[in-house]
Amino acid sequence: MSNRNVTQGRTRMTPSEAFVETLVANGVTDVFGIVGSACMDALDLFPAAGIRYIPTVHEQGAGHMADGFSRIAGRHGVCMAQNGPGITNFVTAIAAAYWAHSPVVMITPESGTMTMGLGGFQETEQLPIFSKITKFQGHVNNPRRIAEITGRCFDRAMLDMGPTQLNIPRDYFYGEYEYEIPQPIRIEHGAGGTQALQEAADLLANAKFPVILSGGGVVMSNGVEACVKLAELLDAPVVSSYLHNDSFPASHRLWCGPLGYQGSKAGMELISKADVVLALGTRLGPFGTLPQHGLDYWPKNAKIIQVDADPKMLGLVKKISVGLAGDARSAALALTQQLQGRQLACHANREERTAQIRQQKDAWSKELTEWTHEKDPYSLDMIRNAAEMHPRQMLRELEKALPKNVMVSTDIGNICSVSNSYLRFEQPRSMLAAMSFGNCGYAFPAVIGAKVAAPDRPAVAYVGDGAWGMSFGEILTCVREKIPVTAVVFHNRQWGAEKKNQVDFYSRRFVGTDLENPSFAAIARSMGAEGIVVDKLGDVGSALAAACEAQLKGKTTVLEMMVTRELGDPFRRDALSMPVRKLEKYKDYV
Ligand SMILES: Cc1ncc(C[n+]2csc(CCOP(=O)(O)OP(=O)(O)O)c2C)c(N)n1
Ligand SMILES: [Mg+2]
Repeated sequence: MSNRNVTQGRTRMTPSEAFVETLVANGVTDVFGIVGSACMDALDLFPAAGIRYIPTVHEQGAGHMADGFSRIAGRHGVCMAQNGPGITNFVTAIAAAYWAHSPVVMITPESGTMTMGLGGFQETEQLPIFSKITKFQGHVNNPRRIAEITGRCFDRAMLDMGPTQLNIPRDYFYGEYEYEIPQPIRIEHGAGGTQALQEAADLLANAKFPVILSGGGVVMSNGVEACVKLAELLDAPVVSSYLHNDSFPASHRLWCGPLGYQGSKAGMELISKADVVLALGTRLGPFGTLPQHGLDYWPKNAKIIQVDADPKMLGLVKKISVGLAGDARSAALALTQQLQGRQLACHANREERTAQIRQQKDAWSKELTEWTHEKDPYSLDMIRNAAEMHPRQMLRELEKALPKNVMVSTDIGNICSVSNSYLRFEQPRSMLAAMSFGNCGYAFPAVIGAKVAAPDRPAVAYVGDGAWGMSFGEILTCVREKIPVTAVVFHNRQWGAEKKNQVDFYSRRFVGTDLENPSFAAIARSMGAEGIVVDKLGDVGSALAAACEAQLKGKTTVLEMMVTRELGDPFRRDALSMPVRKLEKYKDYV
C-alpha cells in the first residue's frame, strides 16, 4: 500500500526520505531510468510513496520517455540513473528536451564527497556536461538541503519550461536531519506588458490580413481554446509552427496547417499575404520558417507581434513590432477582450479572406492527394519496377486510419519529415517530435513515455529504419513493463534523409547510407511484441487499426512498412554547398 500524504511540518527523517517526500509533494508518479547503487536507498522507498519506477533498456530511452511523459501530461517527467555512465547516457535526451521546452527533472546522483576528485569508480563532473542544456542545475551541497534543492529543481522546470538537473553526491542520501518538505511554487505567467498589449491590439484592429501562427506555447499553456476564440473574432487563418500540428484543431475552418519543412503549402501561401502576424507562443526558431516547396513565405514587410513566455526569445530570430513576455493563453484571452466590440479593419474583407482560405486549403489537399510519389530523377530511378509502397501513399493511408484521440511521435528522417503534411490533430498534446534538436532515435521512447502519461490514448511512433536500429531495444521496456504502443517502421533500406544530400550534392556517391536490414517484424516477435510486415497499400489502414486495438489488450506491435527508396525534399538544402576539390587525386569527386 502506498501513501501519498506528504509529511507536514519540521520532522526528523533521512535525506532519502526527505528527497522522496519532495517528489511526492510535486506530484511525481512515474520515474524512468536504470537502477544503480548510488540512489538505491531512495529507490527502495518508491513503492511505499506511490511512485512507479520504470526500468528502461538505455538511459537515453529513459530521458526521452520522461520528455514524452511531460509533454502529454503537462507536468514534470522524471528520470534517474547511476552516477557516471548512467548520467552521461542522458545527454542526448536532455538536449532534445531542452529545445522542446519539456519540464524534465533529471536526477543525477554523483560520486561520494569523500572520494570526489580522486578518479574513483564511475566518476565524472556531472554539472558542466549539462550546463548548456538545462534551465537550472541544483547541486545538493549539504544533505540538510536535499528537500529544498529537490523542490527548487521541480519549481524551475515549470517556471522556465525546460529540463533541470538535481545533482546529489551519493553519500548525501544517508544520515538523519530535520526537514520541512517545501510546497511547490507554481508561478502564473501573465499576458504580457499592458502597453504592449495595447499596441498589439491596435495592430490587429487595423490589420487587413491578420494571420495567427500558433506555436508550442499555445499547447503548453492549454491555450488552444483561447487561440480559437481570437482566430474566430478576426476570422484569421491559423498556421501551426513547425512540428506543433496539434496547436490548432485540424477540422476548424480557419486551420491552415503547419509551416516549415514539409509543411502545408496553404499555410505558407496565406501567411505570405499577411500584413500582421500574431506569433503566439513561439520562439520563431530559424529552422521552422525556412523556405519550403520553393516558397520563401515569411512576410518580410508584415508587422510581427510575438508572444513568448521567455522574454529572451522576443525578437531574437525575426524582427518584431511588438513583444509580449507572457503566456500564450493569457495573451490570447487579453487580446480577445481588448478587440471585442472594437471596429476591426479585417471585417471589411472577411468574405474575400474566407474564400482565399478555402481555396488555398482545397488546392493543397488536392495536390497532396495527387502527389502519390516523388518525381525527381533519383526517385524515378528507385521506383522503376519497385514492388514496395510509395511513402506518400502509405502516409496518406496511415493518416486516414489514425484513431481520433491518438498521440503520434515522429522521428528524424526523410519519411518522418514528409509525414508532417499528413498529420492532423483535433486535440492538443497529441504530437511529439524531436523538434529542433533533431536526433534520430527519439520517437519510440518518447511515445512510450506518452503512453505512461495517458494509458487510455492510442500511442503511435513513426520511425525510419535507421533510427529504428538506434531505438528498438526499448521494445523490451514495452513488453516487460506492459506499456503497449505501436511502432510504424519505414523500411527503405537506407539512411534516407542523409542519402538525399548525396543525391543532390555528391552525384549519388553513397557513403554510409545504404542499410541491409533483418526482418524487424521477426525481431519484434522474438522480443515478445507483435511484428507485422505490411507491403500492400490496401493493408496499411487495417494493420494500423488492428495495432491500435491491440494496445487495449496490452500488446505492443511493430508494423514493418516496406517502402521504396524514393526521397522527398531534403532537410538542409540551405546549409550545403556543391563540392569543390583542388587536389588532383580528388578531382572526380564533384
Ligand atoms: C542521433 C543522430 N545521428 C545522426 C543524425 C543524422 N541523420 C539525420 S536524418 C538521418 C537518416 C534517417 O534515416 P532513417 O531513420 O532510416 O529514415 P529515412 O530518412 O530513411 O526515412 C540521419 C542519419 C541525426 N539526426 N541524429
Ligand atoms: Mg530509412
